[in-house]
Amino acid sequence: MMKKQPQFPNYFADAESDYSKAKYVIFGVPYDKTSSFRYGSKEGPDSIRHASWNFESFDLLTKIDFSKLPVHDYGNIDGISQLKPKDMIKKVNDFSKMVLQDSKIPIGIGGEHSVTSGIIKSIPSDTFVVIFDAHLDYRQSYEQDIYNHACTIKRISDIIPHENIVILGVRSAEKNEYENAKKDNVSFIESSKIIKEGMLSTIKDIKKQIGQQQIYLSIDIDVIDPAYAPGTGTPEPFGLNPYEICIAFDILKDNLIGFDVMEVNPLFDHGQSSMLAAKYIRYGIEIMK
Ligand SMILES: [Mn+2]
Repeated sequence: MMKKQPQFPNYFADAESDYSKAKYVIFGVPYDKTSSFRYGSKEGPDSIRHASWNFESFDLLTKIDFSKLPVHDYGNIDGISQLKPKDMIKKVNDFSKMVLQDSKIPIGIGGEHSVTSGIIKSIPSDTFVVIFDAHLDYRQSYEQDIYNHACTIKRISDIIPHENIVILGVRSAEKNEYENAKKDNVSFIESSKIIKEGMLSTIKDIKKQIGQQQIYLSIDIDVIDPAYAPGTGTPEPFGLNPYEICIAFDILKDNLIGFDVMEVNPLFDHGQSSMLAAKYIRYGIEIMK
């Protein structure tokens, strides 16, 4: 008989701070209603929390003990999974507005990528937004819904001016979508270019362009090669290497006002995508402190 797996608390490991004392607020958005290829990302937040208990509280990468940092895990936003995308976005927006008004840093875990537009609506509109995504997601509408996750970056660009957005690691787009993004001067860097030229020089160039502006970072886990992160809704070959995201964190950390990790779908792997997402959350918080 197989031994029963040990149980762990249902919050992010070592996030022991109360909301009132916390500087970082982790919150989950278990939502996958518009997923176009396969559902399951609503299981992402809890799966990432579970994976987080794998790690030592001391992180050899940063030499920081995560349990000493003022991190609160709010849990999942309630009553969200059956909402229409528009109402989900509103609820996420209200929540992250509260976090920002309380001078705390929102750390979102998804859930599908459309969740990110709700967070972006709550940040100052002169914030620079750096997005990691295999997909351009620049459709005006998809399946009769302008809030479909295939339209995420288009929706973000309704809020944030094009010159303040960059998408990294792109390797999939429909022809029209690609041409519209080109026409609108949306700045995106394909994964092939990053692989050839290296993340460090790519992200340093972007940082130069950003200057001292505040930065919001959104990570769609599908930007990582499916060999490392197969647990996602729409996997796409020829992706980034997991550590490359840490390099981006290193260069952008001083200006970060929040970040998210979206599109983890634990139904399609053996836990490795959730593990990676949990590591990014830890690393991002440790490096910002
Ligand atoms: Mn994507």
